[in-house]
Amino acid sequence: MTYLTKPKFHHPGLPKNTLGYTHRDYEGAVSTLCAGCGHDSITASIIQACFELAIEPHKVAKISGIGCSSKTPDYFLGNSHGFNSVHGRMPSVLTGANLANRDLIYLGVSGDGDSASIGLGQFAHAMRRGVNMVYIVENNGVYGLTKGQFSATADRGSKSKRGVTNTDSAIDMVGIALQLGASFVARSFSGDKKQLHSMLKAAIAHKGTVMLDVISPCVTFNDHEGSTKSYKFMKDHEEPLHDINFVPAFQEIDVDYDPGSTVNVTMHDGSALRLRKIEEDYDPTNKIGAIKRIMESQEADEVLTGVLYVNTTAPNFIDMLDMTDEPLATLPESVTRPSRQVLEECMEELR
Ligand SMILES: Cc1ncc(C[n+]2csc(CCOP(=O)(O)OP(=O)(O)O)c2C)c(N)n1
Ligand code: SF4
Ligand SMILES: [Mg+2]
Repeated sequence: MTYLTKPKFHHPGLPKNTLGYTHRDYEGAVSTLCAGCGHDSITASIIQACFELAIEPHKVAKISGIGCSSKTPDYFLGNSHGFNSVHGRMPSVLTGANLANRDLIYLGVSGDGDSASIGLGQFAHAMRRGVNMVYIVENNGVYGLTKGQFSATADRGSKSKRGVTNTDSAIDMVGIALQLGASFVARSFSGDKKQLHSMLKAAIAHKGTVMLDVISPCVTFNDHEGSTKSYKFMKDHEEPLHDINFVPAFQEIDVDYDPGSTVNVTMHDGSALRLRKIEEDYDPTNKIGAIKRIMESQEADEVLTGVLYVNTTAPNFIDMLDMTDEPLATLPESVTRPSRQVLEECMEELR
C-alpha cells in the first residue's frame, strides 16, 4: 500500500514545506460558520501547524461529533480521512479507528456541549485509556448550533444572551482531563494565535492523549456582557503561564536556552517544546502542582492558559494492548481471519 498524496498544482510562487506541499494542500472547504466565530481561528491554526510540520495529509484522520465545532474538520485538511459522527460519540469512533490503524495522526474535534454535556462519559473513558490523539474542545460555553443554550462548561453566574443566569457550576475540561489521565493537557484561546499555533504543533508531536481546551467565543450567542466566554472577557482574564516555542525534529535545534527561565521538554520524535516561564515556579511536569494551580485560577476568576501538564513517558492505549506493529487495517486477510479449523475448535469448546 502506498501512502503518498501528490501535492496539487498551485501557483509556483507559493511557499512549500519540506515535503513540497503548499499551505493550500492543507486547506478544506470554505467555512459556513458565522463571520468572527472563534472556531474559524482554530481551523486556521490547525492548517498552519500541519503545513509547518510537513505532515502527509493522508496520514491524518479527523473525527468529530455534532455542533458548529464538529463541522470544522470539513474546513481543513481536505485531503485527509474524516468522519463526522454522532453528538458526543466522537471518542468511541476515534478509539475504534485508532485500533484499526495505529499509524495515523488522530485529530478529535469537539465542542463543549459535545464533550462536557452529552459526551462526558465518552470523553472520560477516552482520557483514562490513553488513546493516542489530539482531542480539541472548541469551548464557547454554549450549544452554538442549536442557538445558544448553556453547556456544562458555562460558568455559574454567567448570563445568556436573553439575560438568564446560569446556576450550575462549570466543568473545567483541563481539570478533569488531568485527573482522568491525559498525558498532555493545555488550554488556549482562539484569539491568541501565537500561543495556539505553537501549542498545536507540540500537541501533534506528542504520543499519547492530548487534551486541548480552546476557549472559542460564539459571536452569535455568547459574546455579550455577562458572558465569561466572550472575546472581551478573555482579553481581560487570560493568564498565560509561559511563552511557547516549538522546534520540530527536522529543524536543527541550535537555539540556546537558559534553564533558569525556560523549561525544555523533548518530545517523542526528538522535537523540542520550549516554555519560557512567565510564572517562576510553574513546572508543567508536576501533575499535582498543575491541578493546584488550576484550582487557584478558578478561585481568582482567571483563565489560565498554556501547557499545563506534559508527561512524555506515560503509557498509551495501543502499546498497552500490545498491538502488532503493522496496523490491523493493512494486515493481509490470511493473518486476520481465523482458519476454519480454528473456528471449529472454538465451537467445540462451547459445546
Ligand atoms: C443525540 C443528539 N442530541 C441532541 C442533538 C442536538 N444538538 C446538535 S448540536 C448540539 C450542541 C452543540 O454544542 P457544542 O458541542 O458546544 O458545539 P458548538 O455548536 O457550540 O460548537 C445539540 C444539543 C443532536 N444532534 N443529537
Ligand atoms: S452559532 Fe456561534 S459557534 Fe456556531 S458558527 Fe455561529 S458564532 Fe460559531
Ligand atoms: Mg459549544
